[in-house]
Order: sequence, then C-alpha cells, then structure tokens
Amino acid sequence: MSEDILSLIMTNVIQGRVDREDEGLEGGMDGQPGVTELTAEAIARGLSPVDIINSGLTAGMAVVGQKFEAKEYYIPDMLASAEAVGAAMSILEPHLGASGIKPKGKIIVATVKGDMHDIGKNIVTILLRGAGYIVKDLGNDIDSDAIVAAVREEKPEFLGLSALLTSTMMRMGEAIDALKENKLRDTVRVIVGGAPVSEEYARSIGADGYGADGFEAVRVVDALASH
Ligand code: B12
Repeated sequence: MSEDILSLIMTNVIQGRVDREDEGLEGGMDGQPGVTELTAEAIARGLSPVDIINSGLTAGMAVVGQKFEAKEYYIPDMLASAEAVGAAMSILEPHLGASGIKPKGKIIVATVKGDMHDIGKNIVTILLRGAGYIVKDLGNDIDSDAIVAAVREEKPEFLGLSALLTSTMMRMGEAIDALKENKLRDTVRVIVGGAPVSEEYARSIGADGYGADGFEAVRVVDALASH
C-alpha cells in the first residue's frame, strides 16, 4: 500500500502535477490527486518523510532529469516537476524535524551580481532540500559583500554560486576572493554552476566543486560532506 502511494507521488512528479486541478504533462489527469494531496495523504498514513522524499519525490525528479537529458522534456516541463516537488517539500518540512532526521548540513545559494537567471539555482535549491540539506537562498543579483555577510552570519558548510552569463561568471571568483580577504574561505566549501561554467573554470577560480546540473550538485555536495 505504501509503495502504491509512493509510486503515485513519483508518477505525479514526472507529470508535473502540483494538485488535483492540474491535467499533467500528458493531459487528462485533472480530478485525480496531485503531488501535494498525495504527500499529505502519505503523511496522514504514517509514512516516513524520508521515504516520501527518496522513493517519491527524488525518484520522480531523477526520471525528469533523464527525460531532460534525452531532450524528451524541456525547461517548462522540468519547472512544473520542480514546482510540484517544492510544494511537497513545504508540506514535509515541518515533519522532517519531528521525525528526528538531522539535516545533512547548511548551504547558502545565490546567483551572482548582475545576473537575473535563477531557474537553475532554484532547481538546485529544491533538489538539495530534497536531499536533506538546509538551504538558505539569497536570491539573484547578489554582490560579494552580501555573500560574505551571509557566510559570516549563517556559518554554512557550503556555498553554492550560480551564473548564467559569460559577463557575470567572474563574479563567482570575486566572491571567493572576498571570502579570502575576510578570512572566511576556510570555513566554507564553495561549489559553482551555471551554463557557461565548467569543471576547469571552477578549478581556475579556486572553487571546491562544480555541478553541471541539480542532480550533480547533490552528488558533489554529498561527496564533499563525507570528507
Ligand atoms: C530563461 C532565460 C532568461 C530569463 C531568466 C528568467 C529567470 N528567472 O531565470 C530572462 C528572460 C530574464 C533572461 C534574460 C537575459 N538573458 Co537569458 N536565458 C535564459 C535561457 C533561455 C534559459 C536559462 C535557464 O533557465 N535554463 C534552465 C536551467 C534549469 O538551467 P541552468 O540555469 O543552466 O541551471 C542548471 C545548471 O546550469 C546547474 N546550475 C545552475 N546554477 C547552479 C549553481 C550551482 C552551485 C550548481 C552546482 C549547479 C548549478 O544546475 C541547474 C539545474 O539543472 C538561456 C539559454 C540556455 N539554454 O541556457 C538564456 C541565456 C543564459 N541568456 C542569455 C542572455 C544574453 C540574456 C540577456 C543578457 C538578454 C538581454 N539581452 O537582455 C538577459 C540578461 C539578464 C540578466 N542581467 O541576467 C544568454 C547568455 C549568453 C552568455 N554566454 O552570456 C543565453 C545563453 C541565451 C543565448 N543563447 O544567447 N534570460
């Protein structure tokens, strides 16, 4: 029975259905419970939030990621699924503490100064939250001073920086330099991403990690967290 509701959650994430009003990417599903109703039902039935996240939400997003890579899904499809996961996470968040799950760590994320692109960062945020991290999202167009101030105040284990423009990607290096100047660089692992960014570029600016997509972001942070 619990497997049924988890696989229904997974299917509805893949269909990008937040609630029963949504018809789903393939259409014709309106009237049936969506991800939020199913998540609330799963909690009411006593299922563990971890199982809901791992076997329902994250499993669904993994399929979405594969479909995106195979060019079967496009950005709006990915966003619909990400929105469904985000809505479910809001329902689960109060239960995560109650079930005694320790967050894996704290991450601050930001899109750098001059850059308004935040869709990718928002997906990374949702997936990291889904993987058990506390994520503080500073938003987009964030300058190095604000990043330094947030690292000083929040003392996160990780900082995730996003840039989508070749004209703003150097701001990630500037933020890392600003952390050094403020003697905070050794307190935080910095991971970077965004379409123009590469592994090589990440290394050249002194970042600790690079993720090509949201799923890799989680893998990279998990790997750094275990060292
Ligand atoms: C949507 C979009 C916009 C929207 C942004 C809306 C929003 N709220 O984000 C709007 C319309 C506002 C916009 C504006 C502009 N855009 Co624009 N935009 C795009 C577009 C089409 C999609 C970007 C996107 O959302 N992709 C989907 C997400 C899911 O992918 P992603 O961002 O790459 O994120 C993934 C990974 O990169 C990674 N990731 C991202 N961040 C992070 C962070 C970490 C820590 C990690 C580990 C991983 C990670 O994981 C994410 C999830 O899988 C791209 C084209 C493209 N194909 O990339 C152009 C694009 C980025 N834009 C471009 C340009 C030029 C502009 C403008 C300058 C246009 C103009 N003349 O006004 C302005 C700049 C505004 C500004 N100052 O930022 C160019 C950039 C060229 C360049 N090399 O610099 C692109 C490439 C289009 C093009 N081919 O010319 N844009």
